[in-house]
Amino acid sequence: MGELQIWEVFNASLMDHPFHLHGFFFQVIEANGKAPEYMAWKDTINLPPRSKVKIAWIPDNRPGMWMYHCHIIEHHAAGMMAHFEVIDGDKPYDEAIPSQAHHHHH
Ligand SMILES: [Cu+2]
Repeated sequence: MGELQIWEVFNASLMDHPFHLHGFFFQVIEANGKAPEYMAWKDTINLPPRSKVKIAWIPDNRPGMWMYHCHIIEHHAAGMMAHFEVIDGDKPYDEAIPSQAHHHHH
């Protein structure tokens, strides 16, 4: 929580994949090695084949399990998704994630 995240997202395939970060907004700070023409808050960015973006975002005060996934539902269903944990770094690990905090919105 509260720690700047810089993630590199790379599409190694030969088709588009719209990357969706669930429940948070990010800014694209680099696309294929170049600064974007403008900055904007997004929760989804399309990655064309063989493209790479760098995104920046900050997990706010909502610890728990979150996810990112491809926004094409068939890809998501086929496994193009992953979970990650937002933890309160000021607490011991077993207290940092409330056990009921599973955020599965669709
Ligand atoms: Cu996809």
